[in-house]
Amino acid sequence: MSLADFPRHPLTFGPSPVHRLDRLTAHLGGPTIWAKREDVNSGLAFGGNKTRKLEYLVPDAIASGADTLVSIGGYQSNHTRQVAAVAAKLGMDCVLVQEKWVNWPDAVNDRVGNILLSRIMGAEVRLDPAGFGIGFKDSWKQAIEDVEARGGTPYAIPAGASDHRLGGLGFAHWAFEVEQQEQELGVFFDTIVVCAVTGSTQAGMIAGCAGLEEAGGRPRRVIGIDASAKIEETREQVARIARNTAELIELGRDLREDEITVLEGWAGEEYGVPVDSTLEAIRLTGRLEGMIIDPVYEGKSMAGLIDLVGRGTIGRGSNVLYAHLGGQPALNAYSALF
Ligand code: 5PA
Repeated sequence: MSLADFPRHPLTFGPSPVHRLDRLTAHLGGPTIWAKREDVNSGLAFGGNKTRKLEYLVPDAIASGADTLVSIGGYQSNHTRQVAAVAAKLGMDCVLVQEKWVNWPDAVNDRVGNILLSRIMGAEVRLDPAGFGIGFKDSWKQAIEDVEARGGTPYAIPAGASDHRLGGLGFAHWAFEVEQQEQELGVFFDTIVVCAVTGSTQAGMIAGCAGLEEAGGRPRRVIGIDASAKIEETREQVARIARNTAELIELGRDLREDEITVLEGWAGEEYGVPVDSTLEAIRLTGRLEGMIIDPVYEGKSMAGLIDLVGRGTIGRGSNVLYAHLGGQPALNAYSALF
């Protein structure tokens, strides 16, 4: 099957906008920086990267006869907020396990931002004290069993929609969308910079870009910036999902090691806790471009981009595409920093 053969349930407005960041480009004094904006990709509760992934999971959920979406994340998970929005849109119920992934003392961390939006959209939100981890949890199994016990039919969506057979397809599709937009804009993005945690965003991009290359396209770099502070796990997860996705879309070859690049250095000590470079990146992007990024994910990937330009790892002649994956609602739980 090629990517086009997989059913996709549209949840986005269409191709997400691509635009130049002129003042950031001038400030950094190197390559031309562009952004592709998943933070404005949908009318469903502010959208984001999960909305794209879910476009490929929803047909499977509907075909399975499910009436309840069940998923998991931290208190300020963007993913669970997007699952809640999609459930509302489809007329399904939604049960969310929200764990204490982040060691962040904000008094309203479990009340504002993403979790507030999920409650507004009618999701059943279950707070759980378990810590950060992207694996399978008892609380999650319990949520699924509870839905079954009350006569519902659950459809289980793992953290970040990543450890799911179809989890990488949304961003494989993204790569093909980029190629279309390149033709319209008359530009080639030789470098893509993307935040990585549960991995299927970058993994999908890698599989999709490999597909473009097989079809005769020029090679490009997809640089992942780890925001989990667990680099080995992130790398392993990105590599595995990229290979699964490549196989699923019948790439016809194995992925090369040099196609899987996840860099560490900007996550700080802990997932969800911003460091100086995160805050500097947030302020710089806001002040120069009016573009808002968050302290958990995009603040860290933007800090990575800034450093890679400074070091010359991304050279002057490059056209860089920064994947803005959303996530701003979590800022409400970090107000003390600003
Ligand atoms: C998230 C993830 P991946 O998990 O696909 O690697 O994407 C990382 C990422 N940017 C990047 C934003 C704004 C994100 O929300 N968020 C998770 C969540 O629960 O919200 C899956 C962790």
